[in-house]
Amino acid sequence: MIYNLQMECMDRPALCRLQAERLGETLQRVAALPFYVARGMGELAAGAVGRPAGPAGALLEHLERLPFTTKQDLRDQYPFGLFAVPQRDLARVHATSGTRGKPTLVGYTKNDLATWAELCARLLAGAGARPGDTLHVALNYGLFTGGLGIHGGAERLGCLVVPASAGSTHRQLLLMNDLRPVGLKATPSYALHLAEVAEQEGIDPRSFGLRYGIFGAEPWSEAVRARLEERFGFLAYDSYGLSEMLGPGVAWECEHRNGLHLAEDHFLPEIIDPMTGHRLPPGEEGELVLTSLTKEAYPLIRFRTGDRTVMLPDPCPCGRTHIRIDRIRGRVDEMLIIRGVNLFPTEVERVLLSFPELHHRYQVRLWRHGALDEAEVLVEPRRPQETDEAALARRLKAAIKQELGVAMGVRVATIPDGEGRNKALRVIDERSGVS
Ligand code: DLL
Repeated sequence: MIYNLQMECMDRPALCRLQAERLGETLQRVAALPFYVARGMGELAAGAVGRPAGPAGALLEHLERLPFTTKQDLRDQYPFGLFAVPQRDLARVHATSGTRGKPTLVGYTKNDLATWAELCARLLAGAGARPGDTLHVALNYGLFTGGLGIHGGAERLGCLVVPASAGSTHRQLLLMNDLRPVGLKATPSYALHLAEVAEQEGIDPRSFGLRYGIFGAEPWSEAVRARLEERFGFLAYDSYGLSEMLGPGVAWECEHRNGLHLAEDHFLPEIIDPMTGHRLPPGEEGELVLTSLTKEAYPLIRFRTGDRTVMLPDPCPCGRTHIRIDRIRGRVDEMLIIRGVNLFPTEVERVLLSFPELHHRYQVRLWRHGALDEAEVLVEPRRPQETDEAALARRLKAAIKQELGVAMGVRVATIPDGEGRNKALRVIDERSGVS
């Protein structure tokens, strides 16, 4: 089902005109903020860029003249430096956890919340959700954007929402068993945890009768998708978002699951080379950069997401015209270069999960040895008593070497189950002394 046929299937020329108009409005909105004035954006907004018109190429050319905004800028401007409306006009704030000190605070006006609910309704509909469906939301509610964001979208679509949040796994299983939800929204790692606890309690997760599961908030491989589908007996969909751009509801898979449609009437995407900052042509992998087009409280210009992906410009059979991005391959800053081989932790995940005797939980520890990246993977067998740990580690090491072309240490360990966290902690990065 397409939630907003008019916007999601708008023809390209009309979409480009709308984007140009909205970009102009956004630039006017930020032009007076000291952060942007200091970067010369006031002039740009008032000049040609303030009223970009004409073909898409012209719009993108204008955009390329504007400076990037980085996560560091957001932290430096904490709490309200990047807000474009006074505090009394805000309806809500959310925040990211801020593992490196200050959190990032993001804000919403009433209109922003309405936009967000609409985008999350589109996301849910993309995976086949219908008004009247019971949706079990096992994403954390609170400062994290996941729970409340999806909640708003589910209500907008007309679902019965079970705001289960994350944690209290036994109670969640009881609710799923008794309320028979049609859909589950969770992080992939928490959903696997739910399945595991269910199996320990002698419950087959397939017995819940779920039809779809929608996942996101952290990188997950096709191997995890296969495991989830096998455990729950549903179809698993990917959805992408980030607090800086509202939260969930930036891009999502439709029934074809061939990439994620990015809500281009609200966000303008670019892919850049993370080293040079130059824009890359469609089809080349790089860092996703997003400009918000309609946000009132917290507009962002050319925000470097740190997420690596590629744009897929071919039309999708579903009829949506918004461009697709491929599944996020990893974070730019989590890419490893181990003896010349570029690698993301999710690729390691793919190899690990081809071992059925291994748990879905794992951690990749990174550190620097001289100028080189070193990596070790910590894994946990599902049935430790029946496992020859040394033999398992040897086989895994050989498989990683063969499939990924790198030598990585393997250690069998007990890994925390992640309850109480918004996202699984998969990568312990000790390369810059911060993890
Ligand atoms: O994780 C928003 C969200 C909630 C998306 C629920 C989907 C579902 P943040 O906490 O700000 O927001 O984290 C954003 O998470 O920059 C990516 O690195 C990562 N991420 C989000 N979705 C995906 C995904 C929410 N589907 C950061 N695949 C982003 C891979 C993802 N990574």
